[in-house]
Amino acid sequence: ETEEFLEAFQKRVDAEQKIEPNDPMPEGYRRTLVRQISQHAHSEIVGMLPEGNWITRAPTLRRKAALLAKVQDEGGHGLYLYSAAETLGVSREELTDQLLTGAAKYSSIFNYPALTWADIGAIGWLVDGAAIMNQIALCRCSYGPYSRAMIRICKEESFHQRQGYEILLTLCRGTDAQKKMAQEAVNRIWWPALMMFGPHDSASTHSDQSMHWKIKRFSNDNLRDKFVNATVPQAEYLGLTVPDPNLKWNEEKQGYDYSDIDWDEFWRVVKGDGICNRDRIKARQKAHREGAWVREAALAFAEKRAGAADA
Ligand code: FAQ
Repeated sequence: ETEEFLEAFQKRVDAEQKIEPNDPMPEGYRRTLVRQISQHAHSEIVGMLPEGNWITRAPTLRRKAALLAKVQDEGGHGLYLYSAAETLGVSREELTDQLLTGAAKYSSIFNYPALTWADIGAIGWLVDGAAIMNQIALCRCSYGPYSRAMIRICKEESFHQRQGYEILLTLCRGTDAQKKMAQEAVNRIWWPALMMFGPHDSASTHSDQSMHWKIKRFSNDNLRDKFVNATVPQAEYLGLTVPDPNLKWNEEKQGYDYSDIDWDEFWRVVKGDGICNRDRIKARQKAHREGAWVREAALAFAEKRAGAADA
């Protein structure tokens, strides 16, 4: 890759022109996108597991219908994102293989269990809320197929966020035991949700280059701060607290100060040693094994069709 080529590419990015699949692009740009988009796709697919577990135990028919729709949306987002990654010259099989062998990362948040019905509310409110904060910025990503995927996905995530918030609102207006259950769910999920934004900026290996290429538009800490500022008033409206004794409004910066994240826990979970990492991979491996007949049938059907067309 010549200096000239890299400069011309950067000029296009700086001029806010979208980069499309057949456009020439630096190999590092392509690799970064495959990494990020595939990790994002895997997160959606693994992200179906904690909530999927509650579909059969939803408290009412209406709650069940909404949760079922949300989990299906996540599956759809995963497939949509795998397609976006495929435009960069990797195959779906390759990416699936990376997930099933544990070679690929996916968001740390999905390695925590959903222990009570209130967790389903807290996941929708906080996890989808964090996802939206990150993904709204990605709607302006320089890579066309990813940015367009994000626009549709964000619309669906905002329904997810509201269904979660409404579950918590209902619990908070209920009995003392229900309100306690809501508070405990927020206590469990708050910190893992803040970890979704990634390592501290000083430890974020990819941020500078990704921001230069306009793949990322804001730093990890910047988006995390925005999330805290938007979410604390929502907790107050619910009558719940966030589990941080150091949370305090800072008038000067017009934002909240908050405690440092437990980075040891973050890296432990990212590296495979969270509460549910092994179970999540096992569940995906089982689903893949059990779906083998569908793939075989689809291939056999495609071959038969091709044969009929030749005859
Ligand atoms: N978990 O240099 P950076 C959803 C890794 S939302 C695990 O800062 P980067 C919706 C990172 O990959 C969740 N690993 O990296 C939903 C890198 O490792 P590598 C998914 C993490 O890429 C809701 C290393 O640490 N959303 O699914 C995490 O510039 C409810 C160094 O980090 C996305 O993926 C983490 N939390 O910034 C579904 C959004 N953080 O590749 C179901 C798109 C960092 O060198 C239910 N992704 N790492 O081996 C992004 O915006 C970025 O990739 C970041 C990380 C911000 C996540």
